[in-house]
Amino acid sequence: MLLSHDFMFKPYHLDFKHSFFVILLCLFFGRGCLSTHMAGIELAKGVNGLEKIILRESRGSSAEVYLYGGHVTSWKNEQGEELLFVSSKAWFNPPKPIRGGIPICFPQFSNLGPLESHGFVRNKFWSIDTDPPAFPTNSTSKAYIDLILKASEEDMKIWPHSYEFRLRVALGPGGDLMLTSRIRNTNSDGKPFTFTFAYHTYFSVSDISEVRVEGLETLDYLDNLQNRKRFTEQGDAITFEGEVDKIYLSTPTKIAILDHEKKRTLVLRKDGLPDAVVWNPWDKRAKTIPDLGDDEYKYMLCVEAAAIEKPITLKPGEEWRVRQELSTVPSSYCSGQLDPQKVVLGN
Ligand code: TA6
Repeated sequence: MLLSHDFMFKPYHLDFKHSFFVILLCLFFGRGCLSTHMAGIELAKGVNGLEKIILRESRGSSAEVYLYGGHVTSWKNEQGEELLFVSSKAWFNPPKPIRGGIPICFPQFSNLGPLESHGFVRNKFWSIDTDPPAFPTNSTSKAYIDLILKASEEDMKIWPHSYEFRLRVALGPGGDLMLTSRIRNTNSDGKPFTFTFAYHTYFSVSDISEVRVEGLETLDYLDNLQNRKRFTEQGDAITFEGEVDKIYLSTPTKIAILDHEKKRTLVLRKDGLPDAVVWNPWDKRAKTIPDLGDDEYKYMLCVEAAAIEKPITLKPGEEWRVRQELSTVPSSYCSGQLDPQKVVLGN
């Protein structure tokens, strides 16, 4: 019989289908199985007993995703170094959102609409998708998990639309972290819906004053600190000396975050997400954020792949699909010489 101790606890190298099947068994047969170890994927208890999925790649990189929020809270490289920032004061206490990692903003970015800030899916319990559609672009990923969120009656009171939000979180063979979102309008009343969206990624940096962002120079942006007035970025790469909260428009598909102290460049590649938000609260504003340590702004930088300026409209039956891929390379190139292909290939 499949549900034997041998099957459940031996460190078999399971392919994803088998791993997934084991997870299903775990879900069906109780919480005692939740910490079962398997090659590539593990279902475990996180902070405050919230369920999380741990993805591991054979060379040592890993990622963690909470079912609460469909929220990635950890992404580590082969050396076990954490690449995402999570606040030491993060609540992990539903219905409050988790401060750090990769919150998903949907169906509203920030306060650009009537809903709560950044929408509500980051405050919902997602499920493991038992019937994920084919994801051809991620077929090389060994470790991945598919999550799904559907509109509840409660959601429909605040946003009267039926949707299916499918999220795949995948760890590539080189430790790259890929998030693919598929949002479908499942309204049966024939009505379209409109939304804005962001992967609100908090990167971990060694010192914000020493960080440089390349790929956004000379672009237009809306400044959230000045009533979203439109400006054009001047000069070379972006550096940080105070609070920043900008929505860059029509951005390239690749953005690099150079961390001098770590001698590491974080590369964000995106597909279908034209905008990019850059946020750091700096000291004064950080003190007003209860779930962020006073000095923690120094160690975080949000660079967020987004669709904000031109909201997305989906008719019933239509699906919107977007993707974000994060990777790292050693910092060995200079400002103004950003060649994303070289950055990604590391040569
Ligand atoms: O993405 C930047 C931003 O919208 C900022 O304006 C800032 O408020 C931040 O997100 C955090 O929002 P939150 O609702 O998570 O506190």
